[in-house]
Amino acid sequence: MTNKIIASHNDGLIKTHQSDLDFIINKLNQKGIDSNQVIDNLAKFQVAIPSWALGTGGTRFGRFPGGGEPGTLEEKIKDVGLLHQLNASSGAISLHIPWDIPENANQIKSLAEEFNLKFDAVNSNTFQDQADANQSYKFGSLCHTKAEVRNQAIAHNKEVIDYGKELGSKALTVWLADGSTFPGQSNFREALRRTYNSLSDIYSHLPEDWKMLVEYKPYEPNFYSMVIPDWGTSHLLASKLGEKALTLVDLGHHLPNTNIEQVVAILMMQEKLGGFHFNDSKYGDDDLTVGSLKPYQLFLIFCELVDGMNQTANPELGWMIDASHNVKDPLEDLLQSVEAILLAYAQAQIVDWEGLRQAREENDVVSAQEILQEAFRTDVRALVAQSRLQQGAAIDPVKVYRSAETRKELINLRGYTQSTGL
Ligand code: PSV
Ligand code: MN
Repeated sequence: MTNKIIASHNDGLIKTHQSDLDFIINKLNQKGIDSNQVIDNLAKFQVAIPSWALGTGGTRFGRFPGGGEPGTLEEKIKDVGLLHQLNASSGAISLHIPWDIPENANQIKSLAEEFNLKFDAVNSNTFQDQADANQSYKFGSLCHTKAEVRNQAIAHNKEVIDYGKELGSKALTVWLADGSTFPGQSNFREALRRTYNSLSDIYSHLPEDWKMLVEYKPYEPNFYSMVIPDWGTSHLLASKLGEKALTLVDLGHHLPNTNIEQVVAILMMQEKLGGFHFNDSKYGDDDLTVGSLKPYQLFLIFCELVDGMNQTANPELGWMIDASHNVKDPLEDLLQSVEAILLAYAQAQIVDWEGLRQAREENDVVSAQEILQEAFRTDVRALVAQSRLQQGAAIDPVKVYRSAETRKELINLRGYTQSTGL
């Protein structure tokens, strides 16, 4: 995609955009809110793209690739580079090992630099067996009863850290599909103890300025128990492991109706929230487009994040999308997800925080609700578009992507490929 294409697209939309922007700036001005501050914060907000979201997946019953999917790490970087060029908010890629092992780290690093991309957290994978593996994860990895299997999984995680170090990553994300399928199969206490010991071995390999992000998830299809089923267990492990270990919240990793915003608030109060995997879901870990089903919940989560970032000493957070695409063009979907995240972030920033504090103090429930809904019902799309425009990106990224026939171009270039990564 050339910058010229983006610029001429912007020219076509600038008039409507400007009048939308004037309207919202005026509205916020009347409330004493500085729109420029919101726009600046939006510009700084970068959401990492996981390498596995660039291709189709996400179904237990087969994949339906639409073509032009990236087949190599270089192509994955190029795809994220394209997203970043369009929205100026996807400035990092998160790699999944063993699929994204850099053969020449320096070359990969300079390619990423060309696209202005950083390397976000590296992700290990011990939830499936690789062809050349000596030990099997059929009965778990870091929790396994046999030391040989645990050691293989520990060594893999250490190797992932080493790859990440070469590229400039600063975090390891650990997600475990360890658990049991039937009652009686596993000793809950021992499985957790072994997992802690394995994690602590991996932790000892972390460089000084790295973090270990521990994900949790309540179930997998066919599971009776997970070793790290919830945020409490993740928090317990992270607390015991040390300062560099933190809990990672993946929006899809909760039972339906869990109050995720409250989880966020408590973890931040404890200074133990490490990062976020954004997606949306109806029933389980659906990995759907962020904000496509529950935008109000996303907004409430962002309210806690914004408030927590202002009011607690929680360490800086890592932001990432964790999605899977089956019926959409993955790149279009990622553009939609980033947009939804930025909208929720913008809305959370325009909440009347002082008014809310007072309403809470007075137990004025109606006012508290009004204040939150006032922000949620404000159309902040022009602020998000303006932050893109100011950085030379597109007013409407999906529109440019489509009008430039980007997918067709990728298919011409790569053929009917299917990406790797999960
Ligand atoms: C599986 O649920 C999963 O999507 C986790 O959320 C991890 O973040 C990801 O795979 C990659 O390991
Ligand atoms: Mn995740």
